[in-house]
Amino acid sequence: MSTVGLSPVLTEFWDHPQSWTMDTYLDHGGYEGLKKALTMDPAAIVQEVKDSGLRGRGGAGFPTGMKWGFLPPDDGGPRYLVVNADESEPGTCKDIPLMMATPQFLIEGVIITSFAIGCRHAFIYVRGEVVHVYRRLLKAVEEAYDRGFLGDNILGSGYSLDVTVHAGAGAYICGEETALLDSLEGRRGQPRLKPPFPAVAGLYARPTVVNNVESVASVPQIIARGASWFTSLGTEKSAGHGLFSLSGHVERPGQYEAPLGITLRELLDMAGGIRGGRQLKFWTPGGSSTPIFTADHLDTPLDYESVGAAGSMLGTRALQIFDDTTSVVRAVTRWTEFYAHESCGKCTPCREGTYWLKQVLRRIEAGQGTQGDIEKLLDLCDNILGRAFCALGDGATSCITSAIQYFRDEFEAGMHTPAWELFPPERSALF
Ligand code: L3W
Repeated sequence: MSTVGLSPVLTEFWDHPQSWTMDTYLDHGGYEGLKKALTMDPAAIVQEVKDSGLRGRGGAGFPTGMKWGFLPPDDGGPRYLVVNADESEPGTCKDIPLMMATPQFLIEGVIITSFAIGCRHAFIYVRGEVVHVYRRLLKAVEEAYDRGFLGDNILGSGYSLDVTVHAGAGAYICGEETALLDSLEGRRGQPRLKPPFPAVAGLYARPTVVNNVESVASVPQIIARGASWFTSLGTEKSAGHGLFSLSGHVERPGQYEAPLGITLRELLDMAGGIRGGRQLKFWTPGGSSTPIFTADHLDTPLDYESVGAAGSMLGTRALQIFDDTTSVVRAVTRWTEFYAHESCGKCTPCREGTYWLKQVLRRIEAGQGTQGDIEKLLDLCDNILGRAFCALGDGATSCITSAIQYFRDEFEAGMHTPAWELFPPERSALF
């Protein structure tokens, strides 16, 4: 973990040998945000988060305070907060370390958010495979109950909240917010038609806020330090700081906390550069579902607007770095195999399309591509993009269309030469 141009906030005491305990959290100013929040009017908390400019850290970048504001007026019935902790996209690896290192940031954020939106029962939906995270969260919730931060009459405020940590069964689709809600209700996780958005009809058809782990974990400091502190970080439209996850061919992969708007060049300086002093070939700015970038984008500010203007998405700030020994065809084929495997099967474009994309890519990878295969890939992508039921389909096309845009010659070489001959495995570190 490192920080760039910022006093660490979320990662401040990750190096502490007992960073995850309540005592360590309290020693570092933990729960000051909650104490302040409980003296505020809930509507003022929503306004503070709106003013902070915090945007959803789960990929879409939707303004968090605005999402909270979408909840209909209180009708006396239940309303829910559901934390999306189903992190599982290739390259995306920030929420799991955050929950392991400092789970109380999330728990405090859950309590403040729930108080702000009038929720009495919050859920944290964590990916089933990460049993260690599930256990850590259970322990963290238990500690919060023991100290009076959860349960009845929190800190004597009259406000009560229960938190349930739920482990999913391990499916990428359950990171899609409505599939997550179906799964939480005990059904097979498949996306629902939107609208209605969860804010109107979510868990058990009640008003529900679904927020990413890092978004919720950012709330305590926004309340404790004020919206203007948060807007002083980052850029005008992409406020604040966040975790940038560097993986792949870098000297020091890991989590780098930095203001939004930092560039990959600056992050690489912190991370010791490309492994072995080699050249950067391509990278993802926001996980495998965002169009790839090349060395030409080293100085693109990593904020929502700049990355979008350059043709990709900031997504989850999962920066997967590939050096010049890597076959882009192999990387894209591996990602596509992931999407084909994880497609939930509900809609035809994604279910059938990802299968055929995988078939065509595999033969190009094997040097057995046929004339017209590149056009076939582009046509398949065109028939998925915007036509699939949820974002998984769209996301599956991004790496393919962008890789063809930047490295078409490598796909053409797949008509006669296998990728493993062009990029022999003994020279290519990743595959
Ligand atoms: C009420 C309206 N609510 C929008 C809410 C909506 C949701 C949020 C954003 O996809 C992306 C995806 C992945 N009234 C509303 C409204 N909302 N209009 O705002 O919605 P949306 O549809 O733009 O995005 P999404 O479905 O949340 C998320 C990308 O993130 N991604 C994902 C990475 C990794 C994982 C993982 O590991 N599990 O998901 C990376 O880029 O491709 O495009 O809450 O309800 N009028």
